[in-house]
Amino acid sequence: MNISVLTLFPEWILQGVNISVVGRAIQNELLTVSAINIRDFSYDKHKRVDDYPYGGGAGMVMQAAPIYRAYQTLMDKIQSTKSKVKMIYCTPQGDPFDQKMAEKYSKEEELIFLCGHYEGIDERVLEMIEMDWVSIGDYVLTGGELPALVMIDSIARLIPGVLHNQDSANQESFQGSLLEYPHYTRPQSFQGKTVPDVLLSGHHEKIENWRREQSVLRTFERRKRLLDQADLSEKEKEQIAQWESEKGL
Ligand code: 6GU
Repeated sequence: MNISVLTLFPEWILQGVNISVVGRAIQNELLTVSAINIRDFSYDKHKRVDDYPYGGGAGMVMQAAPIYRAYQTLMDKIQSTKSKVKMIYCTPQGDPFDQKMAEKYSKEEELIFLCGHYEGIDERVLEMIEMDWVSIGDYVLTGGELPALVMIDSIARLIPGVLHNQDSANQESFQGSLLEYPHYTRPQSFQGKTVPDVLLSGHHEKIENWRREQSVLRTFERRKRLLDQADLSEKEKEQIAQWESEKGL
């Protein structure tokens, strides 16, 4: 997969992706990440990319032209390779990003992220470019770079070969809409707190059952709404009904 990020802060993106699992994926050529500086596409002699908002008000607005030129230049390059392209606009006005979207995007060949800054981007360029508008949550950030890095991380780990143990991509939290079970490693006793006996039993089926039950219980206790989309057995549904009646729900 090739990821391109249109941004005013290319070094922010590059520093963010060259670390840990995503950094290794890039080194292993499973992924490329390039950051394109929108400022390079300003025709202004001072390389300006923003201006005052028509109608007045606080803050500056990113101009349409440099973004559109950066986009066009990138698209010309990508389309000569005949790959299909998906573009994502990082904005708090977008659809909430979730694991399903990460899975969908991980199957793309070419992804482009557009990161805004200041108060926003001239609406006309947003109308001209076909993009998915995506948000990473209901809070205000200074720009789209951290959201782009968040999404790149969650997408990259789903690309085959990126995780050493591809199982862990499948088993982790949210796969099947359940939170992950608790983990333990040595020592067996830490400040008097011991590891659950079942994990020391060597009995694989019992361990699997315990972990599954813990996943369902955690999801019930912490993120009840996720259970609506989870794949649950009849026995698990009964168990949940019992927990609910115990809690007087
Ligand atoms: Cl995706 N972008 C920006 N700029 N701010 C955000 C966001 C995205 N998600 C939450 N806040």
